[in-house]
Amino acid sequence: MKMGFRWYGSGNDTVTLSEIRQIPGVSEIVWALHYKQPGEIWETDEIQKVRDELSGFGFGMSVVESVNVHDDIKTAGRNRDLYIGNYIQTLRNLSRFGVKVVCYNFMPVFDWTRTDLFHPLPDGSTALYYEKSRIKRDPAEMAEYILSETKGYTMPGWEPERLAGLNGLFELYKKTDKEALWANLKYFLDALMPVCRECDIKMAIHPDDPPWDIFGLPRLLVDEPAVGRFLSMVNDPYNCLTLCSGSLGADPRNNVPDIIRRYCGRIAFAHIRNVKHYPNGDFSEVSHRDRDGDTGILEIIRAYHDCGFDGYIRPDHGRHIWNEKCRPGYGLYDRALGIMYILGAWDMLDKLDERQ
Ligand code: CS2
Ligand code: MN
Repeated sequence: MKMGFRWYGSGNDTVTLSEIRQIPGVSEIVWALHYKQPGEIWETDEIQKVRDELSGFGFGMSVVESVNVHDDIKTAGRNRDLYIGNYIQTLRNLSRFGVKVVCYNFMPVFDWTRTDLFHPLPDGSTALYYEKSRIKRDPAEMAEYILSETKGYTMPGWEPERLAGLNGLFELYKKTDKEALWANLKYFLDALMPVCRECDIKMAIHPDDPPWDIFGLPRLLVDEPAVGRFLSMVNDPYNCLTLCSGSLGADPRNNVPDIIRRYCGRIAFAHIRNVKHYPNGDFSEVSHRDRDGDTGILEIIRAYHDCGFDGYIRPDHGRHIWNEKCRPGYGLYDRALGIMYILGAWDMLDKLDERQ
């Protein structure tokens, strides 16, 4: 297992590389060119700049999160082949710098969706929160809320330029039902796989968050059968998963440790996040400690350990603690605590193995 930390880039993140270097066990920065719009090519000189910066701190850059997919690819729009060509060129450029995993998602219109980004928890910290009844309301109202809370930060999947045309986006997805979306995903991956093999880059899809349809938009990667369908639809070792425990775990019916044991060989990247469910369907993100939530964090870590997981892993969203001012879900402190919890459990499992 190789531990990573998601970082949004100089001038675009409240956390610095020198701070990240002081968290024990982190060898990789999970990065992206956050100023790029979906569909644009990532040029080699731009990637090189990041490489120089990261290598100055001894960090690897093996995992990109995300290279976002243009809506024309998701909806089989007029320019989909052009944007697939651009995506392929980006993969080729990334491979020159040793990138091994590209995380992406295939969610229509919105990336992860929450109704409250700073929901107070009983201990005085705040965290991302999903209130089911508020989702039935106007999507524009929600987009406006998220953009206002994240002002000054770019949020992948929440590009203000894209969301400015929200009605147009909803219009675009009207003709794309769930089956059409599956077909468009297959078309995209079929085109990419030969290049992935050549470049030795795994495409690792991030599950839909939350894992159910919202605002009438279809969502694909929502449960175990969907994950199975996805992997057999394009049955290629380069067609992989970003297994996000918090995204799938938002649905209490999903048994995340079981999903990991079943598909471990196809998991290229692991996100560890804990959520707590409420009986009315609301959920809250919580600390990484197992007993603070319902996701089964220790069983998840044990599943990866038992499978001999040697891919990349990172803590996912953290709470906002100790008055930290940061991008929602992506502060330094709680994610660093998460890393220590994951590594503590992992190291103990190693020790127990030594005894046998
Ligand atoms: C999120 C997403 O769960 C997560 O990790 O913060 O924004 C995620 O990065 C994207 O869905 C991946 O494309
Ligand atoms: Mn995630």
